[in-house]
Amino acid sequence: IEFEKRERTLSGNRGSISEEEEVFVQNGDVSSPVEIGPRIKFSIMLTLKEGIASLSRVIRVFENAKVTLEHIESRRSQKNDSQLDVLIECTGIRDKVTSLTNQLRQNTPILDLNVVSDQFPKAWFPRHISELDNCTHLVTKFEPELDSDHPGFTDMNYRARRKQIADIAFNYKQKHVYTNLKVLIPTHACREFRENLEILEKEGGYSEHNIPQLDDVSKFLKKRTGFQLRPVSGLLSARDFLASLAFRVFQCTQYVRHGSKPDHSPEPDCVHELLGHVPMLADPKFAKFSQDIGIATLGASDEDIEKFATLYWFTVEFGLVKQDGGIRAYGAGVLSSYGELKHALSDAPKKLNFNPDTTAVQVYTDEDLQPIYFIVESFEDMQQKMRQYASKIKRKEELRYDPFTQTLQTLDKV
Ligand code: HBI
Ligand code: NLE
Ligand code: FE
Repeated sequence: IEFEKRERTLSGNRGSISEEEEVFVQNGDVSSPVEIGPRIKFSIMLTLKEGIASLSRVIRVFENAKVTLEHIESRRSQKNDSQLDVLIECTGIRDKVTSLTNQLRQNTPILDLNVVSDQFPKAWFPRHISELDNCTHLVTKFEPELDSDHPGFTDMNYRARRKQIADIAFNYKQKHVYTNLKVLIPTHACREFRENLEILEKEGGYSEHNIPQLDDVSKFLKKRTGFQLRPVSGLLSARDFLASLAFRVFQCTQYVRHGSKPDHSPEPDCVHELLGHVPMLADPKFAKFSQDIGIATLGASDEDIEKFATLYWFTVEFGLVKQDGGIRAYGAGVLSSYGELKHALSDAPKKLNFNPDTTAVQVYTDEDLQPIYFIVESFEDMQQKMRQYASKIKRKEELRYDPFTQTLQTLDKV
């Protein structure tokens, strides 16, 4: 091991260490490893509790684990003058990394061990409300410009209109859907929906003659539950869509469904957002439920995201609830489609009791009327079951939303 002093700046994900530092460089390989498996480059940052002499014990652990040291440097600890921060760059078999770090923790006098490697990517997720600007990955499915199965694909007028978001077209379609839905709401919609729709008609500019502006509805919601609406041009990835909910932001499409099929649309449109989601998001308990799902998805694995998206689908989108001795709809996808609303409460589809473990893996269709719905006992029961489910998902960090700064804060696990 050669020992030299040099000026060096480390940047990027290792943080910056600039200043004059002591640098050790190892030349040649000590013991050529004969292990099989992919070798990866990684760095370990640790703090030595005792003096530099204890570094030799650390290095021995690397040698025993057949991990090759590429570069070592140290500096006085930022936190405690009597300790040393050490950065070790090395290469080794990927599967050995965990046992290496366990041994370091157990057998050497160190604190604060962190492994940095491109091979162990941490899922990025937004941590401030402004970072939702990065959550804009559109799913091309259902885009009338790109999906040849879209009912409006060959309809150039429709496509142009959809681009311009023509108010006149909006009003016409809205009226038809609005009047058809209004007939069913008293007998088919849950209490929270009915009460909030009434308030929206009094104070929120809702009527069969008027489609309120997104911004006005957003201000209305913000006063009631802190939820705000954000325009989005189409279907987002489930991960990005659900992440917004963590910040009480609801991504709203702007265009309206094709006029040839007003009773049901497979994709979200402004009718669905305004008449399906907004009245439920105006309910404080439901708003909290929606945000909780959002927070639970942050940084989750792809498999867990899929499960949460399915749970979201069978609750927020297509949920039914026991109320007043009958079954009522609270899911936005049911409430915004007079075709689906009649179908959901008829005897045609299968109805199962909501249970997060089984509901999360239920296959569903996003193309047509649902063949299966899940019924919750009550909103309290649904919320409690979801909380229990989310708490079983392993997470690296606990998160808490601070509404004052609109930031997600990490609660350290001790
Ligand atoms: N994107 N804009 C938008 N609106 C949705 O309702 C929506 C989405 N992306 C994904 C999605 N819904 C579903 O996967 C939910 O189950 C999460
Ligand atoms: N089926 C709903 C409607 O027609 O309004 C839209 C569902 C969006 C997921
Ligand atoms: Fe929706």
